[in-house]
Amino acid sequence: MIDLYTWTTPNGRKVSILLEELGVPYNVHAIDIGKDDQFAPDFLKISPNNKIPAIVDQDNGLSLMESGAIMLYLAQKHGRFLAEGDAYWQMMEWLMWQMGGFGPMLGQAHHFLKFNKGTSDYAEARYGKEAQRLYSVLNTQLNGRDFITGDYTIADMAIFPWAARFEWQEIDLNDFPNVRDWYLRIATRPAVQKGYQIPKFVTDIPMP
Ligand SMILES: N[C@@H](CCC(=O)N[C@@H](CS)C(=O)NCC(=O)O)C(=O)O
Repeated sequence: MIDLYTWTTPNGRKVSILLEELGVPYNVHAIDIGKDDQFAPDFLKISPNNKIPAIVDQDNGLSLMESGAIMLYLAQKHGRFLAEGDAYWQMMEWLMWQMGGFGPMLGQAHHFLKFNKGTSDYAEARYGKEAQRLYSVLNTQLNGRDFITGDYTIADMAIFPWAARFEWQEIDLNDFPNVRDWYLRIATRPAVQKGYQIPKFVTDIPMP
């Protein structure tokens, strides 16, 4: 049994979407980062960087932070949603792209374009432009492919919840038709719709 510590954010949703896709039982612990739950001493024992998501696997006592590591662990434990052969490394490449670029840069776009609009023209231009560039890169990768590496893997599940905040990033998905079609393919999956609402309902998945 997995204990999942999470909140209603893209990084948290990556893991709840994967757990729903795997169809394995898990306990949800809501860590309200708006109320500083992430700094509670008990939570810091399993997530010393004071961020969600984190898991504890009750089967072996392992605790993990960092969504990319958690996704790899769960996918390997259950032998699902991992690309095979050469595509395995392509999947890793795009998982790392999400962890090192798509997530952090779009997080900055949310900060300046959505929550602190008008405080810095420079930052708005910088992260707005970077968001456009990242979507363009993703659009190229998805040309001729249903999913990032062909089959549906954890790379898709890691990227999707960040793309689901396209409105905050001032992105029109219709400008990136391969991304839009990929997005709709994922957004309509029942497991994704369920995982998106963990730990609680905030909004339906936005549609382009
Ligand atoms: N690289 C980390 C990033 C996790 C992260 O940034 N989590 C945010 C929510 S999406 C958080 O917990 N923020 C609380 C804080 O910074 O105090 C991962 O992918 O797990």
